[in-house]
Amino acid sequence: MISVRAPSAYLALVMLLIQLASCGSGGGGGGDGSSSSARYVDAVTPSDGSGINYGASPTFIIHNASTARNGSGVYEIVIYSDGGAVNVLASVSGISEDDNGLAVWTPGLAFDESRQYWWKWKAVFGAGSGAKNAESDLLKFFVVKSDAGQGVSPRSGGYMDVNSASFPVFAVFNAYTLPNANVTYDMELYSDPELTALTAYVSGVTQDDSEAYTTFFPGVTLDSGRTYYWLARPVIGGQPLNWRGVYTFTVKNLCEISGSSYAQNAISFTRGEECSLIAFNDPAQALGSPNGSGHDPANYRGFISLSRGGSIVLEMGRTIINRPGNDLRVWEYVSTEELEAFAGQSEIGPWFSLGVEWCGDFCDFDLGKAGLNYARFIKIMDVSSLAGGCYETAGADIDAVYALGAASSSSQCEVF
Ligand SMILES: [Ca+2]
Ligand SMILES: [Ca+2]
Repeated sequence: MISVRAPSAYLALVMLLIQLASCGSGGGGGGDGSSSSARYVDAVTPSDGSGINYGASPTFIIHNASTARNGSGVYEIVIYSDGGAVNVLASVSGISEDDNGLAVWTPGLAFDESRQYWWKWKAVFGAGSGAKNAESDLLKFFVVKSDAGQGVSPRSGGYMDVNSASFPVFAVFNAYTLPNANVTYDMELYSDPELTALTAYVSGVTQDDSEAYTTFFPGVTLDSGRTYYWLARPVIGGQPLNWRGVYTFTVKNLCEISGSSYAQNAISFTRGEECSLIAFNDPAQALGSPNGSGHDPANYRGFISLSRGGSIVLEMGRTIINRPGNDLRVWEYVSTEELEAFAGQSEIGPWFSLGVEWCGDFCDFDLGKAGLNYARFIKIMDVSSLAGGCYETAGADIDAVYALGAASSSSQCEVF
């Protein structure tokens, strides 16, 4: 048996990485050097098509499990920013294997989020009958978004509508949205904070590229009044990233929740048309009572500019109910803009349109127009003409959202 000179914790980590890598698309071989590279190298990390967390400083590992047959390799590793292998981000040469056949390199690079990179290895193996050369194909890896796999709905500390508890829906932010990434998700749901009572487990859910998030349907009925705990993780190219969470929520009659009549939580913000000049990007400015102020971009305060086609999702403090006439007021600042309001019972809808209004100081909407009795979540979308241009306050400028009719009794949150 070969001797071990690496510290055991480090070695255990490396061996774990190797095991993870070898479960996936494996080795580093194929193409030009297909048979020869596969002969020498059994596994690489990151494996071809796998993902890494944004902000991580990845270690590149090459494993030659058959040193006795192959000889020990001396490696060159190159990382590219393009699939044509032209632009070199970093490279190293002269990396020798340790006693376990592992060549290890941590370049200390900061990779951008939500994009892919490429790398390859080349090596000279000191086999008995003279040096042998081998090299890998170009291997790719994905750097996920900073919020990849994080829980969207139910939000942590939030609620699930008791009327949805017989068919609960969960959602996480997508890990990566460009083509060629093989992304799925796993999710676990527990009924205790110690995560011992597993209520549901869903795995292998394919990313939904039509939205910014992917939904899960665990197929269990949840109990009214009970608090649950959930986690999720992205799996990229067959390699799981770490679990995100734990997120906690309570199944509740939404009309029993007390709080402000104004929007209380900013759930998500989706930019529409790209416009780098927009100076008011903070979704929290749409929370609480109206406080927009200022006369020009130098001293404007208290709102978010949605961008043309952009949208924001807000959770009300108290659930809004339908009553005769209008039920919802949107406060808008700067100038009159055209916007569409939607209402729903969760962070991800489904969304019911309350119509389009030209909105000056404020504009009002009626839940009855969508046939809704109540709503806790409001989505506001800018629907102004894309011909309007790009400037500091492009798109509707949302200052506040107010419930004209706020729930006062649990019986008001009935579906029909
Ligand atoms: Ca109404
Ligand atoms: Ca405001």
